[in-house]
Amino acid sequence: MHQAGCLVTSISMLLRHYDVIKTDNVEEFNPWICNEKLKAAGAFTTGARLTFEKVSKAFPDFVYAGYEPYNPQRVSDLYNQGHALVGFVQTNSATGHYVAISDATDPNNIEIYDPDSDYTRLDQWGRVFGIVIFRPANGVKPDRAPKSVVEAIKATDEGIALHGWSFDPDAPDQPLSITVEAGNVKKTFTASTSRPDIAEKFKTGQSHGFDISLDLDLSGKQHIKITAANTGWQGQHFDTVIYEDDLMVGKDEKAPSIMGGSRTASDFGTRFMARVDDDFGVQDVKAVVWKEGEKEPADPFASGKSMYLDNGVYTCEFSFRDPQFERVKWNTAIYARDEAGNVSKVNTGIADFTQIPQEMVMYRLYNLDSGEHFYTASQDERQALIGLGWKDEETAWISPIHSDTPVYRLYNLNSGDHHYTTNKEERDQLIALGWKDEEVGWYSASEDGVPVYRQFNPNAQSGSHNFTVLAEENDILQESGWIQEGIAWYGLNSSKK
Ligand SMILES: [Ca+2]
Ligand SMILES: [Ca+2]
Repeated sequence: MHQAGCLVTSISMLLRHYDVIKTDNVEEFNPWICNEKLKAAGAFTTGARLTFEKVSKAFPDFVYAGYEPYNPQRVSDLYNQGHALVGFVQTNSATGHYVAISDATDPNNIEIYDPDSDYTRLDQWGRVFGIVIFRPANGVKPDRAPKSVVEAIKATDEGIALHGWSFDPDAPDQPLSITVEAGNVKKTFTASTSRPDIAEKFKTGQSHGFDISLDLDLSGKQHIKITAANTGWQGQHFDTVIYEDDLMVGKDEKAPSIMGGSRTASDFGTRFMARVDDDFGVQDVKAVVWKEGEKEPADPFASGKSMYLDNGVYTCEFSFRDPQFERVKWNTAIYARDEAGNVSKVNTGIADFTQIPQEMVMYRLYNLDSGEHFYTASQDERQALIGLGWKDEETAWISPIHSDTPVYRLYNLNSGDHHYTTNKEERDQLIALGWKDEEVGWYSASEDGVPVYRQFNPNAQSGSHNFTVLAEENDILQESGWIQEGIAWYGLNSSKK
């Protein structure tokens, strides 16, 4: 009998909650024991339905006092008078269900014990039909759990500092005791600073705040548990855990660990990579370079280049094409710093920038789905796109490593389309329209180089521009309805095979 089951469970909870059965131990008095006592008292009909009146035959100190249609204010009034209440609610499957009302001090927030679900408030049930009312003859009003909030908690050099408030609805003028447990350390204090806001909101006394620093004599990651002590006849059984989590406490004296700090030659220069970890949090990670034979920078965090976190790895790149980069050998290192200022360093060897390449291959890739062509000098980017299913169309042209005519790369976040232009005005217009500025993609050769032609497909949603050094491709696309837009930029003469 599902229906009788949740009703008997609700009643057994309330018998304990209202001290009619003087135990808070569910092993000593559980719904099965309650059910046997009700059965022995003849409280069930032949259809196994519970007759409310007969509950007091089994439990004479728990007097049935009627059934009423649901009204939140009435529920709150009955509760505050000391009545024990069972809510009759509708489940999704349209069968009835019973829940024990655990706290109805506030008619707008009626709290429940639900034998079947995780619901904690009566209004979580879509519909409440009515209320079964019992009057505990012992006159014991329910013991309610403390209300308490930790509003802020943080590590200090000695332990932790915390801020919040706490009171017990059963003794609203009395300051409450708060206990903090961390490792083997246990500290108890009274929450008694003035909190007029809490007094105003909950109609309590003034002294319910706490704003305290605790010396825990611990450092590092600790499991912190904070409990507000219950006031009332249920004692510790209703103590309420108001915070429980792992927290870094004490002073951060350990520098970040740099794992796998390394530097590798990249398409455009040299790339730094490192995993960095710190118990209290990483503040910044920098790649630092200084000329071979010269002194290392005094403040590496001011002069270094920021490394950015990407998929768990801090990374950044120094480029051959960076105009201020000189063609020499460079000492390199990675530095990491935490918020307390502890610093770690790994040396990552000599980066050789003397052998600067003069030209680079521009690769073309084709997306069969969107029809977009994509151009890059980066082997990493090329291989990543091939891995994503793009068709490798190999060498598009050869570009100088640097020139006075940059080709700007732009990305449309909506269509996924790229656009490339040497025209600063066109670039700025697209950025104003919401395109992402991906800065310089490559550089154009001078006008005595190989022209790269641009064509426009008026019918395409994405990939509407094509670029090619092949005059034949330029002509074929025009015959297919593409509009010729002339020369976009120039490749080096070595582009001609
Ligand atoms: Ca209490
Ligand atoms: Ca640290």
